[in-house]
Amino acid sequence: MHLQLPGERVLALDRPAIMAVLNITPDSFSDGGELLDPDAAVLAAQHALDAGADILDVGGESTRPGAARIEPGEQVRRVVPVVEALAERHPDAVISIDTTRHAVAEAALDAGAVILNDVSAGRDDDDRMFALAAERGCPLVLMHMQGAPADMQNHPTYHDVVAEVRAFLLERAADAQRAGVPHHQLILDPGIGFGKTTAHNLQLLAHLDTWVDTGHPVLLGASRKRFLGQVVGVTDPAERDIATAAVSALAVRAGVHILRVHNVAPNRQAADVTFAIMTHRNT
Ligand code: HH2
Repeated sequence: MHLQLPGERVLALDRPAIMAVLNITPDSFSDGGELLDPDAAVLAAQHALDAGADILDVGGESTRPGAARIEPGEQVRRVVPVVEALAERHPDAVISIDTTRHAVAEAALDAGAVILNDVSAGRDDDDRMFALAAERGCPLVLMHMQGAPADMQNHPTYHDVVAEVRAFLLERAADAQRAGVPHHQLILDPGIGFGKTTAHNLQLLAHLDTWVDTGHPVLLGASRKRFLGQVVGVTDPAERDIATAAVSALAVRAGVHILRVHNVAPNRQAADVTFAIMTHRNT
């Protein structure tokens, strides 16, 4: 499996890919305020690439529970200088833009991004993200979220979280396909922590094959999230990298293609060792 990127580039997905988080925000839950300056972001990207990252995910709006919305103009001011600097300094790097707003996505693509990561699965901007992905020939991440960041953790409710998240993502993928985005360019993500209790997150992680079985590329973003802190009793998000690596190993075992993480090195190791073991199953 592979992703077709603009400019005849290709990202192979036949071994697990690591997407490194670069939050250009003052308030992200685990690393807010660290990378507002493009030079700091370029340095962080260098560390991530050295540690084995395949994708750099740049975002200018925190989606942590309770976060306020950031207008597209401010998101553009935050992310475009960083995407430009990354594209210049790391021309081979695969850059994705984490936004739900079409204007931000478009500006980031013009600055050198090649993948769209939309945590609203196209809903925030009336499906215009679908048209943009189709027009520019870029892969699009469709993530599930119940509610919106401002209120999503108030009362997450499902009858069957796995079935409901699956149905939602397949419906959005079908809509995106009707808008012209090919099946293999639509990356599905169950949206760990987005309108879900700890039990919901654990159920989703216990059934990762559900998304892999759709035949779409699958992305998982569990890195440092609150439910991990609840399971292992660790309050500081930056101290949750071991718990995150455990999820990465499980995800690779289940066939997940892309792991979105804050700290690349432990997850690269967890992914590579799990993948190496899996390649020896039939020998
Ligand atoms: N999680 C976050 C942000 N973007 N994108 C995808 N596709 N999947 C995720 O699970 C996901 C995401 C939240 O993490 P982070 O970016 O570190 O925090 P914040 O939203 O506070 O910036």
